[in-house]
Amino acid sequence: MTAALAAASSAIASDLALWYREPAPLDDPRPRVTWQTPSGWARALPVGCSRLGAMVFGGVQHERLQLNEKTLWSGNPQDADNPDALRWLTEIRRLLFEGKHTEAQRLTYEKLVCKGPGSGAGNGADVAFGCAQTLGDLDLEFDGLGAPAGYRRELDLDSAVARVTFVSDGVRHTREVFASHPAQVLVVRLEASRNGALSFRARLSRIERASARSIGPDTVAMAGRMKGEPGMRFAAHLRVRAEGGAVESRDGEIAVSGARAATLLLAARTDYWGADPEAACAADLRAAAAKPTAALRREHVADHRRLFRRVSLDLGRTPLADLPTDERLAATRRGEADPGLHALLFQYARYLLIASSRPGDLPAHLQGLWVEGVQTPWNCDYHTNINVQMNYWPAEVGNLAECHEPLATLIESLRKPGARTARVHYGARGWVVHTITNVWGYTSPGEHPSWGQFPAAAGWLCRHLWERYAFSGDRRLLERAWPTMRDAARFYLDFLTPDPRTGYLVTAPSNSPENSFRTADGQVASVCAGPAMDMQIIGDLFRHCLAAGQTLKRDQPILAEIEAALPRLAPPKIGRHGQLQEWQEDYEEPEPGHRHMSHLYALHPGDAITPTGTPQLARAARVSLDRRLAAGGGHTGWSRAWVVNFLARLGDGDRAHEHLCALLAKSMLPNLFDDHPPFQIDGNFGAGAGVAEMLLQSHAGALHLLPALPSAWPDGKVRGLRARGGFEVDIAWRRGRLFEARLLARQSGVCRVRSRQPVRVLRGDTEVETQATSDGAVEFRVERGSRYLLLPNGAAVGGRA
Ligand code: FUC
Repeated sequence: MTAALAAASSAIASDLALWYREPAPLDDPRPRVTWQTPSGWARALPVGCSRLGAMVFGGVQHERLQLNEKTLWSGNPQDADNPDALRWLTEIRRLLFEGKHTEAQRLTYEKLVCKGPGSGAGNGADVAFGCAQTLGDLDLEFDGLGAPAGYRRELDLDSAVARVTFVSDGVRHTREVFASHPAQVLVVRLEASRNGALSFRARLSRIERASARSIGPDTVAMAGRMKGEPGMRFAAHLRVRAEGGAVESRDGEIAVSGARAATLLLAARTDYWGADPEAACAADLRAAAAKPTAALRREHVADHRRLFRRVSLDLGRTPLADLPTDERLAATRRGEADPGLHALLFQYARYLLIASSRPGDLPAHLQGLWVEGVQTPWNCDYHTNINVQMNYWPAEVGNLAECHEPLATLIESLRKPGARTARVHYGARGWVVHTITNVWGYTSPGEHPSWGQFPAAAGWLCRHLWERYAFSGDRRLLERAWPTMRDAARFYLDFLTPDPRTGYLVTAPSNSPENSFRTADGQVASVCAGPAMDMQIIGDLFRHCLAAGQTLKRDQPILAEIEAALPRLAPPKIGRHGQLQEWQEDYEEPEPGHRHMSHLYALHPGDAITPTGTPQLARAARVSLDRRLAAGGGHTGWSRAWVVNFLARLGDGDRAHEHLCALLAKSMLPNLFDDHPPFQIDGNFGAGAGVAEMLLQSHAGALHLLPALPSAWPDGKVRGLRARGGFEVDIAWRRGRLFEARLLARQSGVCRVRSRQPVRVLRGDTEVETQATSDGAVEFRVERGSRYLLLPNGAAVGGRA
């Protein structure tokens, strides 16, 4: 490679890196409770292979890796269904329909809650609900290192390696950390440019409930048991292999002296999936230790790139791209344009999903995989009234379908406990989950109905099962999804009740996630009948079930029930401000800037409202959104990320871009973790999805190319996005206009394309016959495995007209 090439490729590499000129400060003392994200941790960099991960601080004399194993939870399975609830259902409904909100709400608060402490108000570490917790720390204390020169700390998204480099006393030190999915271990590689210059001590520890011991000449183990009945067992094993120098393990600590290089292998396991954690760690280490470090690294990088490199995005580059990430964030706060940072944010979302959600594991929770402390915010559980869903918005479009798999498995696992909840709480068939779930199969309502009484969550989750099919066209995925979707529909068929005032079917009691309204007599209430979001979610589910039924041709009786119920669902309403109503009544809103914008579900992630298909409702949705934003909405990270997606769906690229900038400026920690506050990963995933949504949409029956391209990204290209119908899509644009697009059809069928400029279609050198549709798209037949080139009319191949 020539020097110029090397420089060019390192520039490309750094465009896909987060980097800093200083270590993340060690948080001292290490926190037990992390409702406030520790400031050092907010600078540390995440690596992960879904189950196992670390936050790398990058210290010179003292390096700290804060460790996570995703299954590590306190608590235990429980029956939190409340056998008294069902008796009160009819009475509560009657009160609601008579407009007696205060009484209905009081009774719901008293009678319809779960049994026991539920999530412990988001502080469930010591109750059965439990909480995701830190696994502990790996601390490395280095001897004889003076002040560093040329320090650089980075996370390379393209290879999934965290790296620290510096020079001390004329010796160049390079440290790399990666979490290998193929090897299921964390690997730390330490190198010095001079023989004998590497001496350090390595120690495993945890703030509580664990102890470390030496179990071999080069190996230490830490083991413990979480609070719970019987309490989850966990273990971590660390082995050090040094080149040159000596290794000694004593009293739970490993000392290396006078080496040139060393490799640390760390395995960690819990008994969540049934295995003995100590034996599993030993097996992991044995297998990993049989391979040279270079082979482990090669395998890891290849495995990561197989997923990561499916998509590339270029939104243009300014000199800001040469600055460290925290300085780029500061420039964004000053209002300086940095399109490269938007591309980085998009790719970071994809990186984080790969690192926190692989098949065979639990899905990404409120912080993905990375949690510090023992009482983590909201237990770092699975919130199902927006948060866990948002985590998976970039999965399909971002060409990471396999990363969606853990969510599908979690949803399917709720069918059994959720059937008990459906029966006990509502006397209904099917299954249901409310606002929260955990690794123990929790499906009961939360302990406070103002947020915990959200029975539409099961339907919302089922959208993810449907999307997996919609994007891939893979019938096997639909077959697998069907029983879960069908039984969720079964629940709603039983739970829906006619509103005596209108005759329409509504959910009751429910709430519009976490929002409240002012009743006619001036009370503030949240419990209601038929919030818009519930009706939209159930409409979605019913339509998907009918479409699935047509394809799979089974369960005719339930399809007939769904067909009969669908037109009876309470329809959307437009209120006195021209807004889409959030509730059946056009209530006053005590908090008009509320972070949840639930009634816009049909605009995104749903598809029942589109500017071309339902222009009147789309206008009303825009009014609702504007009213929320005018009152300060979008203030939490995920809320702002949702706004980006809404505006993209409304075709408003410039405003979507404005909110993307605001998200970066107001809601990002130095390590680009989304700050609710505290850190909550949904905003990262929602932002990634938002960027994709600005470039490509496919929810309205056509591939829509550049539906919301902002003027701030005049030139660019994206490669490898996926679209519904089984397509992979590349798009290039210049001066704000489509330059060319390329499609790969993974399924045979009809392709419909919408774009601002009319397009012609080529397959190889041959012009493909297209037809204009009545709504302004073009339509043509595609064959599985074939590639198509789309050019604006009047443009020739290569862009010369
Ligand atoms: C929902 C949101 C909160 C927070 C929590 C984890 O309840 O309303 O803002 O994101 O989930």
